[in-house]
Amino acid sequence: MYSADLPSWLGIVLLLAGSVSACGAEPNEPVAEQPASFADELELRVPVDLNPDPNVLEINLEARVSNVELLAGTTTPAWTYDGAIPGPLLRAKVGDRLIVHFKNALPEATTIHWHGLRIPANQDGVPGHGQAPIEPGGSFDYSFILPDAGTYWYHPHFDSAAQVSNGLYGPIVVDDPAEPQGIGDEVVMMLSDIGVRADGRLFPNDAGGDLGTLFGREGNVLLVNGRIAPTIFARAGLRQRWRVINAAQSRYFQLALPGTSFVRIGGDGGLAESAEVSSSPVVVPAGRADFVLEPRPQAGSSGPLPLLWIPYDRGFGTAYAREPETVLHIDFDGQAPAVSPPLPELTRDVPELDAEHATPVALDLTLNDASDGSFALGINGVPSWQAQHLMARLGETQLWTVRNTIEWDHPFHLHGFFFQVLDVNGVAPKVREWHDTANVPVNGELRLLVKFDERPGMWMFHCHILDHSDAGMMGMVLLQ
Ligand SMILES: [Cu+2]
Repeated sequence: MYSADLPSWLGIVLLLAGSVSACGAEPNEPVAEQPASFADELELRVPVDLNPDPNVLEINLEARVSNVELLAGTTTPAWTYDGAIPGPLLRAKVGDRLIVHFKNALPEATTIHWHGLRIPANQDGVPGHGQAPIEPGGSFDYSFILPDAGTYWYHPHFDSAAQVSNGLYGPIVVDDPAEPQGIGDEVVMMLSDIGVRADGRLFPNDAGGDLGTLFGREGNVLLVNGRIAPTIFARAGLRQRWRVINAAQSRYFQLALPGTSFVRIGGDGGLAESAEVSSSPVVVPAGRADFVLEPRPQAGSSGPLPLLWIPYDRGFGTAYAREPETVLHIDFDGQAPAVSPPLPELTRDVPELDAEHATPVALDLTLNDASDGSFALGINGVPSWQAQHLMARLGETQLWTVRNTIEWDHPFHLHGFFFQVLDVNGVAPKVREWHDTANVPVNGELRLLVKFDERPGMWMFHCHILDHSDAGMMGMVLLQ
């Protein structure tokens, strides 16, 4: 059910949903639709399914350097899945099997991590634990069941900051066939940024040296599904559903759409227990958000409506002297605003984990001085390459207190398992939902609850500012 603090319009819509039929249109009135070219500029590639079984998605996927056109008239030698940014949209039903025959045609080793999916450890793409690095010219077959509906993504877990920022990432949507129709006209939106010079060449991955690593590198160009400021062609007032994925190596996407509220219906692990309304939601690196919204032209303006990136202060002057940037445009078809049918009731039971009997685990995110005068990031004062792994028992619930001792926010990610946020700086979230990534603010504290299920193995956790994880802010938990 929805919480009581929704704005009045949504409250009315939801009340109507319970008492009258689903559509407010007169019998002879055509149902309003989005223009035919609705999300064409954001279209994602779909891979060829090699398997006739409707319950199996089986594909070939190749990582390779390919020339793409990001800035008009220039050529960028990007790192790509199947030749373009982002990689193809992998879409299947909950319970389906995904089989990926992966080939590495990059000049460097790589792996694929299936971010957010609760799959076996040997499919998780962590080199040295689940699998060996896939060397140039090598291949690997991934095969696993998709256990949970929601929005996920895939990316390398080898030299991650460089490989992801060079363009290696792709979206995954796992559909729940039982989900009600009519949530909104869907757009899968993979947000990112890339560091590209005016002539199309990429900036070096080590630009800015140690300081660049410490800040976390952000690209100078925003991308939506690999394109710069594309346009959605919309009928005003008609509800859209945006499945947003933040694939940037460091950038937090704080979004705003003038005059429009975002109703957040879910996040990392599918639908939340209830909806939450925000005017400027933040999607942290690697996080996902499922929004519904009903954009309309701004009063007195006939031009397209810009979706804005709003500078977000993730510490140490990261928002200083920065201006909002346009992520995409929404252009309206000029017809009178449509009245959207009521939002269907989206019930999701997210059972509360038992905090009282959970095993406490303390993790401090730290900046460590190395003996040679340089620095390393770490957890509990130790960089990942020197760290002892944590332990967990099958079926155990643990309460992790993740304390940030540094002047930068860190988006904390646990592989392979969903967790619940108990509180951030002592404040409990309004809505219970499943996460695999959550923010630990500057000098703040995140407490999370995780129940380890029956999938033994070595599981990774790390900051998802990929410069930080590569610099040592990473650890492992052995589940047995
Ligand atoms: Cu970090």
